[in-house]
Amino acid sequence: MNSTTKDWNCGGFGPSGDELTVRWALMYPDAYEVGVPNQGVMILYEVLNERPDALAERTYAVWPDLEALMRESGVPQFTVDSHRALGDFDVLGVSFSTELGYTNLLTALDLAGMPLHAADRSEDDPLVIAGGHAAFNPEPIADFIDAAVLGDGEQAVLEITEVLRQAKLDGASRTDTLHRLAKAGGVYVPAFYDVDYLPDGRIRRVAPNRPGIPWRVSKHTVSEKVVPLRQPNRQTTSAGAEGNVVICGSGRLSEQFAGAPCHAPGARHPAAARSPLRWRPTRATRRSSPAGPRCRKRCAM
Ligand code: B12
Repeated sequence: MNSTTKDWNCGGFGPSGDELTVRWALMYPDAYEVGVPNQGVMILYEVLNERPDALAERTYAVWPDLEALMRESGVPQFTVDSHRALGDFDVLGVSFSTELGYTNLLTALDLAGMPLHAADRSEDDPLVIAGGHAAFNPEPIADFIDAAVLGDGEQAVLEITEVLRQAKLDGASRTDTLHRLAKAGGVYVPAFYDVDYLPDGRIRRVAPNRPGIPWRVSKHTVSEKVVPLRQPNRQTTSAGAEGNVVICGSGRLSEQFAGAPCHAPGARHPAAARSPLRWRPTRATRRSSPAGPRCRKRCAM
């Protein structure tokens, strides 16, 4: 449906003949029927394919009967657009709307012939980058992903594409490429952080384990699309909330963490306190989320 198939080498070649196309396989880790209407993947698919030197194709979880046939015939997990194997791409971008998709990612990786653990992947394997609501706290899947993006993906995927293209041009290794992604502070690379746990299983501390890696990983917010809502149930807010709600016109992921109205400016939101990653109000959030007596909690959507 609404398929785009671009030239595999649309990004051209560098001076020494290296190919420079950045190729994304975008996965919604559920059945095609559930995943194809997902707005997040649709948006990222479009913005990536609009870029002349990048391409994006889509892949979904397969039902067990097809999985059995694919294993029997040696057919790897493939994209629905050009039927290419996932292993041919530079990035496997996985959209986790819900934690229910975690195990489907593992099946897809196994079907793709890719190591399940990030630590076991080779230079030739795609980078597995998670995004979406259920990647907001990526620790449960930290061993299986190379990186995670917090928040809205529209600009983040383009920034990542830019870094990957430059990394290709420079012949950067996988680790160097991940370092480049992490050092700007907008991409969480689990391998570059040590996570300490409290006896009850909560996270005590997340600390970078090598130089040049920031302590704080920022959430992405497509700020020009943030609009303050002042009426109950206006638009589609499933919280049915009143007062100042910061709501992102695209992913709306920021809404969960836009609880700043309940707190003094700069205070950490209770939901953020449960996350290994730090929340800080964006300029847009601060502007439209003054602390005030009418504030209510907005963690639940
Ligand atoms: C519409 C919707 C549905 C629809 C459509 C789902 C679909 N196929 O897309 C229906 C009704 C089918 C549905 C079903 C379910 N839903 Co629902 N759904 C929503 C809702 C209201 C909007 C999602 C949406 O379209 N957002 C707009 C798009 C543009 O944003 P997005 O997907 O988040 O993508 C953006 C970013 O997250 C990011 N991003 C996303 N993917 C990636 C990937 C990469 C690599 C990167 C870099 C970035 C990135 O970039 C995108 C653009 O900014 C959200 C709540 C909300 N307000 O967001 C709940 C929500 C996602 N659903 C939720 C749940 C629980 C479910 C169900 C499990 C309910 C159930 N018990 O059956 C099922 C699961 C379905 C499934 N298996 O996937 C929860 C998930 C909570 C969680 N942490 O698990 C949410 C957050 C609501 C809530 N707070 O409870 N849902």
